[in-house]
Amino acid sequence: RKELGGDEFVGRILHFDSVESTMPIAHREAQEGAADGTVIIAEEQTSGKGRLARPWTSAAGKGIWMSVILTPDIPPHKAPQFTLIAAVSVCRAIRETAGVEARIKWPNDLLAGGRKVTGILTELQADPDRVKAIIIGIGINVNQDPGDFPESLQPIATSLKIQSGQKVDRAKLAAGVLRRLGECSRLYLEKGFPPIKKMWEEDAITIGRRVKAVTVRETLTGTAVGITEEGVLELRLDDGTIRGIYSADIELQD
Ligand code: BT5
Repeated sequence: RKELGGDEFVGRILHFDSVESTMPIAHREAQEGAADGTVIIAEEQTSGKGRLARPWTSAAGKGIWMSVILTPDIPPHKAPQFTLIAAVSVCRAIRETAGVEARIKWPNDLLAGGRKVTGILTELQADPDRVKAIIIGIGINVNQDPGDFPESLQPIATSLKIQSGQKVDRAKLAAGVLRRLGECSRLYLEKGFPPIKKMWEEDAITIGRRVKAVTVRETLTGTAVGITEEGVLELRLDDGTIRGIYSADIELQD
């Protein structure tokens, strides 16, 4: 483990060669009082994770696999907004650094060329009324070639190199993501959710589309009409009723 220097947002960067997952390390650091903006980043994850204990493939030296610890003074129900803040930040950094047009698929995927290029996993340490730490896990496929993905992922995953046709500087991209994340968190804390919502809507592909939302309880089909202040997806069902979706996997239907 090496400690690299940082600027005003990035308090400390802990850089590892190989870890099971950056998430438990970030949780431990947060419990021990890590400063806002502390980053855990690894060259390789041997057991990277997605939502609902799904695996996240994290090949050595090919991507950005990191967890960022944030300690905003907000109530726990607002924490999902940080998934959207992270999505906007990564989306814009990817455009600026790699020149790739990524789009956000609610809540936590970035797609490029219709395939998944980034996944975001937001976890919380909180009291009933106050967030102690938000851990934002960000996995970006950067320099994989098609054959670097396991066969099962080949039809659904892509990398920035595949999309842009050239190798992307991972250090530069990671710095861009962290700079954007610092800017967007500050904007959110100063001005609230509206400016983030606007940026998110500019970058999202979900809104206006027919989608199938698979939640842990049910599967709903309808048109995604927008997101609320809390980052909840609003779905207009075929009978015209509007349903708020808090957490789901979304399949775009057209
Ligand atoms: C996610 O989950 O998309 C969240 C991924 C978060 C990864 C970061 S890396 C740093 C930090 N440390 C961790 O251990 N995790 C975080 P979900 O929406 O559940 O998507 C998971 C699904 O994406 C899997 O079931 C696969 O189908 C697919 N998948 C796995 N690895 C992938 C990859 N490298 N690229 C594209 N798709 C992938």
